Amino acid sequence: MAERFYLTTAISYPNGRPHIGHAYEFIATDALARFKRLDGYDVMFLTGTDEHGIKMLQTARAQGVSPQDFAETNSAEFERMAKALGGSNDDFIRTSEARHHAASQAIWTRMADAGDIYKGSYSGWYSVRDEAYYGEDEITLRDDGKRYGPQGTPVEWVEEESYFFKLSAFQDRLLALYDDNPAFIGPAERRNEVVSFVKAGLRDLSVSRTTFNWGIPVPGDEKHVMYVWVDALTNYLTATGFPGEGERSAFWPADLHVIGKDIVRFHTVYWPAFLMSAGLPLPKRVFAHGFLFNRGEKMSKSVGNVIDPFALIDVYGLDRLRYFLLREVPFGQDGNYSHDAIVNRTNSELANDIGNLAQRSLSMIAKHCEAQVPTPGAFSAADQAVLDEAHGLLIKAREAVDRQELHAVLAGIVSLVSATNRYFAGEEPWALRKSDPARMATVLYVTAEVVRRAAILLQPFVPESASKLLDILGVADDRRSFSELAPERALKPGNPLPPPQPIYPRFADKTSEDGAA
Ligand code: ME8
Repeated sequence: MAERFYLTTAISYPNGRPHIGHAYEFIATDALARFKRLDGYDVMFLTGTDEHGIKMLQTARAQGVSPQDFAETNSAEFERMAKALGGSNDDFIRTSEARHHAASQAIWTRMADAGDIYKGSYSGWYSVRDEAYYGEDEITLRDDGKRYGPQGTPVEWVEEESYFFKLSAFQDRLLALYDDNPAFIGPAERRNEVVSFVKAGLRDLSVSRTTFNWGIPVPGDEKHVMYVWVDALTNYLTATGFPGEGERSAFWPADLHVIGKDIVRFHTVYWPAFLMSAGLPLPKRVFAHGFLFNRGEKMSKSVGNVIDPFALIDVYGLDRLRYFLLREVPFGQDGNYSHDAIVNRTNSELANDIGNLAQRSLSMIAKHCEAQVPTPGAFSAADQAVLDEAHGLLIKAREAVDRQELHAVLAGIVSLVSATNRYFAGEEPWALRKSDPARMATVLYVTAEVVRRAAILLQPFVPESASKLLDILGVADDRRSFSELAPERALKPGNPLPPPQPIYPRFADKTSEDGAA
């Protein structure tokens, strides 16, 4: 049976429309999920929305709608975004669902039964924007006379009866977790931050609120609703059928939580402590990506300052957007995007490198090889060099994907394609047509085989266009997984090829044509 792989995005607050940061996290996690599926894993990929808490409630009130209706409307936009981005998620969880209430109450009960929850009264700082409690030492008083938390969001003083989780009791167990499992937190900078935070000592965590009721009731004390992060983190368990035993139970523990760098503490301190308390297995890895910023410049005059993911898809097309986001910014670091950066990156690599190689080789095959995969002769050293580079790519890609270095996988593909473009230009198959047609056939075969390999590996990143590329290579639908990268699965000479079509046209600025730029 195939090995299981369970991965998740953070669940977004639907307190507004989805933005590019949400799209970025979703696309990257989708690429990881697709990679693992193509590599033979039984994958479960989860995303969804985080609908409770004071922030959701306040935003809904400000708009004069009920939190239920507000969550419903915006959650639908997140679900629509997942589809528009070509998402391959297996589930979309909403924390307002009944299955999630049941799971959250079940984990609460386990933590309470373990003796890790007690009643007290909380007084301290709270950031609604972060939905986070902060210690006095983390607060700064600014010139405006207001206090701010460590992420720069305003905090308010909160005093109320509250249940507490005995987080302070978990310091040693957490430090042992980080020590014994160096891969638990990635990238390394994030891991170091968490280790220092936990080493400095942990305070017990307030885990319920009484001043509003937009949340999941605390079992046995319905005056309290759970602190939103207790319920939010539990979503990852809910989707596996917890507390029941179902078809998906075996997916727990999760293999990978993909999150942004602002919510590392919740996922690597609170979440493992809750699970330890509840006697449940811990996720294997939490990877925090960086933040994405629009450089503040106009994307283009007619388009305006595009930060809406739907508009970005409209302007650039889905695969250009996916390619750009996954290639441009080393995953884990912060990055910028701008119109010029998207156009330059995709024109140079998708159109000039990959598109060109496919187009040049396949159009020659269509014309001069009876629209069939040509029959190669013995391979020269130059042929073997590009084929070997292509063969080596999967192993490197797997290693990079296990570290979530998606950009490195794409860099490897581009480097192979560039080398093959140089090979193609150096071999001059167009000249060989007269002088040595058998050699021309070999060069065209080698090139088409490299394109096949590149296209198979490109599928997780640019699924739609990679699939078209495989179509024009005559590769059947059931011959596209990574097991087809084995040398004996190479293109079969004599296989018929459909007429080639350009797959990666250059992006042309419409604005320069209509005179608006
Ligand atoms: O934090 N660039 O929800 P959220 C990159 N509900 N990533 C960004 C970003 C940006 N500009 N802005 C936000 C929450 N993100 C909680 C999560 S999980 C149990 C609960 C990322 O809607 C952010 O880091 O504020 C997070 O991973 C995700 O988008 C959802 O953010």
